[in-house]
Amino acid sequence: MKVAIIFGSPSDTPVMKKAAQVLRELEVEYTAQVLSAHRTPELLQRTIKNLEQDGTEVIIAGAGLAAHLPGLIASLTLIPVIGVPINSGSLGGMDALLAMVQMPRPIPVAVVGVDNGANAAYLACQVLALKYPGLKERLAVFRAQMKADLEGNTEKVEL
Ligand code: RP5
Repeated sequence: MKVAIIFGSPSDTPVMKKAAQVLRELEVEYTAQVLSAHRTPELLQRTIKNLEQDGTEVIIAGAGLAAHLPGLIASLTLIPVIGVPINSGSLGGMDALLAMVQMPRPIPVAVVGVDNGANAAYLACQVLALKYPGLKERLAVFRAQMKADLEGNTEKVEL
């Protein structure tokens, strides 16, 4: 059960840390690496081949601006790719969001909200839970706990 987190620049680290934290909480093994589609394209290609041989089952790819990283990765492998659009500039992440969500067929990228690294990890876990019953159980416990916490905290508030 392995996830690879890849992101385009060290400046993306705070957003991608949120994905790593969720994976740790749900006990999913992951690797994390900075690789750029336009700065290190050959290394990116070699790394994707290595991840395939290594048994990686989902890739989370974060990038900002033109954000071609997740689409390029998706073109290199059949491993499902979840893109995290990152707000790295004046367009507030809309540039990255559209670059990922508008991938032309037949090379899809599943996309979460801008800067939502955590949701990328939850989605990766749900994909993996189809195959790993232990992870499915941990997700179910997490959801039940979340609901119980909220339902136990619904007193009327002063506004
Ligand atoms: C993208 O360009 C990266 O994913 C990052 O979000 C953005 C800016 O990168 P830096 O100039 O901060 O390295 O490739």
